[in-house]
Amino acid sequence: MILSWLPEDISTFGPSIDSILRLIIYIVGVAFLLAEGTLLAFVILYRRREGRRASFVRGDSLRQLAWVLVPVIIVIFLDVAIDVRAKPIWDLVKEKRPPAALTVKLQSLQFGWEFTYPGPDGKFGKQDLVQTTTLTVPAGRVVLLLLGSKDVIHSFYVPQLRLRQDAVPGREIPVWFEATQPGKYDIACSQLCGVSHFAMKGILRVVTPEEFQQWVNQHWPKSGGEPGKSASGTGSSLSRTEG
Ligand SMILES: [Cu+2]
Repeated sequence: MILSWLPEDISTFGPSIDSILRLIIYIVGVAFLLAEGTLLAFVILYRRREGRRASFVRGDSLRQLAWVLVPVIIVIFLDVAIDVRAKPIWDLVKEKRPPAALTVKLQSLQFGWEFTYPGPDGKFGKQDLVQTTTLTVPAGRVVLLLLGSKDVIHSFYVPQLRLRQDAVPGREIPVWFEATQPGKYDIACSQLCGVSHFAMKGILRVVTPEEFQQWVNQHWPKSGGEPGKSASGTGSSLSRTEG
């Protein structure tokens, strides 16, 4: 129901993220109905009536304290349950990164995005290609972003990828994703970062591996190499699509 309001999911780990969202929405949904239902019932049952006096409840008997302690214990139990359920998903998204087919450095700045692709040798520094606003990646390939910031804290957010990560000045934070569907998706900054924060828009352009190779050939016409391909030959799966 509520989850059908979410934007479409184009990430390989999206269903896992959505399952946690679903669990949290069910838990807080039931808690909301119970709490508001009790509040409403008490408002009606104990409304002001002629001849009835209000009582002053200090909460110093165990029976009265239980009204606080029991909900606290339930909330802590549910909190731990969510953590246990989310741990393998956290590991998948944040800890165990699969080998990347493409690595792109991403700098965020007031107010925009700058994407640096390594040269045909797969190394940053010499023949890098710098693109602003649009990040072009192949579908069905693991993309690693090395996320940094040139000024203040920003946050890389693509709802369709179920991916959000803060960019912190002075740090390079790796994030990975594998997009499943070609298309154009908005990149938003989800940390209030200044007066033009609202205009800090980028575009994630997901293309087929064949189209990506064409794009690479257009931008590196002499070498025809693959940006992001690891120098050791490991980690690149882009070339596999050619065979
Ligand atoms: Cu920003």
